[in-house]
Amino acid sequence: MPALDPSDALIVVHVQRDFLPGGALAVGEGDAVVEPLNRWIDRCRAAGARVFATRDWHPPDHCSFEAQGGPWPAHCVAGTAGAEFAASLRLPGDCRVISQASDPAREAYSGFDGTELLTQLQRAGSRRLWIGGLATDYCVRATVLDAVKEGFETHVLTEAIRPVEVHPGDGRRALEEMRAAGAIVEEPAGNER
Ligand code: VGL
Ligand code: ZN
Repeated sequence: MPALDPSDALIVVHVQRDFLPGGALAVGEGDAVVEPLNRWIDRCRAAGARVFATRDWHPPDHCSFEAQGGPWPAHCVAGTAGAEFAASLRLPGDCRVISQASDPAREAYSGFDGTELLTQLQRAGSRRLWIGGLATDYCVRATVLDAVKEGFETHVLTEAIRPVEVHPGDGRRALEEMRAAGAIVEEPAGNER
């Protein structure tokens, strides 16, 4: 594990209550990402590296919701308790929050899609990205693939991600796709995920 410096950035993807156990769109073991992400947040603060947190920030009538014919139950409606970050997640005071998928008519799984994320990373001089959060097979996947496309050295924190797995194996396939695209998949010893 290389030492971090101010040109590193951590991107915490959608660690929001609706994606945690008991939430409207709960990801299995979703809460397991919090502890490793807290350790990464501490490392970033010590190194002067930036921390970004993306959040799903849907209008109540978002097209991805079942009531509108979409695939998902209503979740992460802007301003509701379900859209709040996990209480146990220790985001730093200077964390940059990126809200996404706020247009009722458009889905946006990537944190780069329709947001200021790229501009803010460029302004911060970020070169190397460390990405974890929820969910492996949707918003982590899309954010990682866009980060690679934008030319960042992109690391996926496998211990800090969990999949929705609408179809069994989706999480593993998403990881393979990210790796094939050029992302560096950090594999802690003994972790098959
Ligand atoms: C997500 C499904 C719907 C995600 C967001 O954050 O991966 N998945 N909205
Ligand atoms: Zn969503």
